[in-house]
Amino acid sequence: AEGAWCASELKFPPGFKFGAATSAYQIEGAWNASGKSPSTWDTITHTRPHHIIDQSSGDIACDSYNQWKEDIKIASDLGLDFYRFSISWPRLLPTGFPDAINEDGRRYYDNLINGLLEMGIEPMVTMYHWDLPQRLQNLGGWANPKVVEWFEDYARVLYKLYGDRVKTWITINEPFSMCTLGYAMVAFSAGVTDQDVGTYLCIKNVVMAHSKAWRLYDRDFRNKFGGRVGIANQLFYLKPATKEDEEIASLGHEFFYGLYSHPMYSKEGGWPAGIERVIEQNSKKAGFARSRLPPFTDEEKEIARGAYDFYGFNYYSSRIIRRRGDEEDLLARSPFKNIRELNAILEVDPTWKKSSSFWFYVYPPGMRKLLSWVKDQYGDVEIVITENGYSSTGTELNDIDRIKYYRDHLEQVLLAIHKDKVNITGYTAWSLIDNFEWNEGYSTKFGLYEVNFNDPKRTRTARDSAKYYKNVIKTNDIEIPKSFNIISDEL
Ligand code: GBH
Repeated sequence: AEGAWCASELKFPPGFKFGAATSAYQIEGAWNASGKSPSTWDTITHTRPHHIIDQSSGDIACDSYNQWKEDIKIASDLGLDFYRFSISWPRLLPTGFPDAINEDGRRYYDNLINGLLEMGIEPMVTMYHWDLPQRLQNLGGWANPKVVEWFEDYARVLYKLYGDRVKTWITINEPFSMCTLGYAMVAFSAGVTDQDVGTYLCIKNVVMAHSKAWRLYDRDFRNKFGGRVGIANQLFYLKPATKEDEEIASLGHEFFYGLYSHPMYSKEGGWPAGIERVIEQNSKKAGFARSRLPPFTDEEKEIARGAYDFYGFNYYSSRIIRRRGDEEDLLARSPFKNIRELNAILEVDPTWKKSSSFWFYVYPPGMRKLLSWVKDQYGDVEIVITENGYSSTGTELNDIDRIKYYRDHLEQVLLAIHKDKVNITGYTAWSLIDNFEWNEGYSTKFGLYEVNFNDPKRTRTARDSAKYYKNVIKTNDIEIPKSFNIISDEL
């Protein structure tokens, strides 16, 4: 029985790795230093600051461009096996293309990678975490099929410069946020809103960009370097409101993640059949001459099929999904509130605790359900949890809620490994340090380490959650040590 399982007795298997993550725009600052060109996030924060809750930007952020040694030091204090960070495309290639490599950018990432390796920490590198060179956005960005080549050329530069030392590559972070959320809203797609058509162009181009970058590694670099390449998907578990909502929940999962995973990870490749049919029918009904979801050619389908070494898995929150009632309006544009394509409403259970981010309610079992979903859909693929973490207002170093979030989610990971036999090989905390939280600015904090944004040095200070995580890594025990002074039935 469920109750017989005591997670405190479960351990992470030998070889399991722990890390923490950040991304370039969220931490580096130095937005216009030494040859870097503007990214879409420089543009949106500078020209349309009202899209950011506190009108802030990543101009300085955590100043990691200058304080990177501090980041390595705290990663080492935590005892991390790996540190996941991203490379800023416009910092390395200011023109967007490989015709000019920015020497200062190249050196910055070189130093960071070497510094980590010296401390025995593996670099896990995200190629793209949403900061597209503005020039490429002006040419259509992720809606232009040419982005597939642009990305492939950028990936080649990265493999050549850093592939001898970087063994784990994540091509693209959370395409759901770029395409599904992005084109429905404003900030995440550089100001372009086009939910009906833009979203699907973006999805197809992301799938092909990732797949070509994987093929390139497989063909030209794998023998020499022996590394691996994956993509990181963000998953919300969609819990059916009633038995009748199970079908719509399953379509919801296809819409949210299947579109980004099925072409690479399924045996047959291509779009997931259920959602492909729905989009085609909706398109026809609305008078489009063809489906708004662009089809794959046979050749494209084969390029994408099998283009992975592992599945990157980001989890934060869940929703309840149900069919829209006849009288109800689909007022909200946000894909966190409804899925228009499916005529579905998304809600939260009133018992789920709210974090300090408006979209984020806590439901630990959703994580285990989704880990099983990946296994059910795609077989025994290796899963690396590439992000999981909790947001608070960040005023306290004694961050009990964040510790509980980590404990409860690590428990779900252990249950997935031991009970559901899901092949999970690593876990990444988001985030190593407080940073610029996109459209939420600095109003909400995810750091294991607090960053003092009033201090020019951006001093980093360990929160209690850092001490907790360090203890988990050291002891392979997720229970909260007594010394943390938490009354046990609060857990
Ligand atoms: C991840 O996003 C990101 O990878 C990371 O950069 C981020 O800091 C972290 O998690 C915490 O958010 O205004 O409705 O468009 C998680 C998904 C995507 C949730 C963007 C919030 C904005 C909401 N996030 N989204 S909306």
